[in-house]
Amino acid sequence: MKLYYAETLNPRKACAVARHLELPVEHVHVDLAKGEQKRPEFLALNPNGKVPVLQEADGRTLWESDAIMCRLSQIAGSDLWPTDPDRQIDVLRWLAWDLQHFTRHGGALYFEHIIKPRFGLPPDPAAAESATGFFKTSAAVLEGHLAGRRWLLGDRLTVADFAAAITLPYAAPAKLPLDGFPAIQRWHGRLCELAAWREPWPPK
Ligand SMILES: N[C@@H](CCC(=O)N[C@@H](CS)C(=O)NCC(=O)O)C(=O)O
Repeated sequence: MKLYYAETLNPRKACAVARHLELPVEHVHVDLAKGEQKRPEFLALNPNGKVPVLQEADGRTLWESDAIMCRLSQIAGSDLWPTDPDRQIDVLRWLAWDLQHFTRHGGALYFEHIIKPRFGLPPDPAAAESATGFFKTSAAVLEGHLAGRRWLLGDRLTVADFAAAITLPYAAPAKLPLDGFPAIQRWHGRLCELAAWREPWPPK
């Protein structure tokens, strides 16, 4: 099974879950700066021209990092993507919320402060200010939920934690406004206890 990745935000989720589950994944690096994701052979795997992409041994391909995390969990027979209906719906709720709110705005700050400078572009102050405000609004929701809980679903780690926390390793350079959100910081501290979270990338 091949996992096409680059060392950026969304592939990080898939790489972290693959490593956490100790799956026998062959990592294929895609050089985004060279535009390899827009080449016909890659577009045949993912017409969006984006990483990550999972290609299974039978040739099936799957794009979208959240779906890939769930598929990897299925393959490993792991409860990271629960099969119990109530818990599975709760994971789906947090994945949807995260895409629309927390990581949407954290991702915008990551883009303004980390990705744009890599290409010699300055951050857009208005976009950064707007994303900062929306990030704080959704962080307050997450903070309230995490108070008294170990993980998003309570006692058990799930793919929802891997998704919703994905901007947090970049908190300082992305200028994420995390002051005043101690439960979020403690939650990320627990994730940082996992080797796969700290170092999700394959060795070079
Ligand atoms: N919703 C997609 C987003 C994937 C995505 O935006 N990937 C970025 C890297 S983090 C990418 O490949 N960018 C290259 C490009 O857009 O040309 C997912 O979660 O997999």
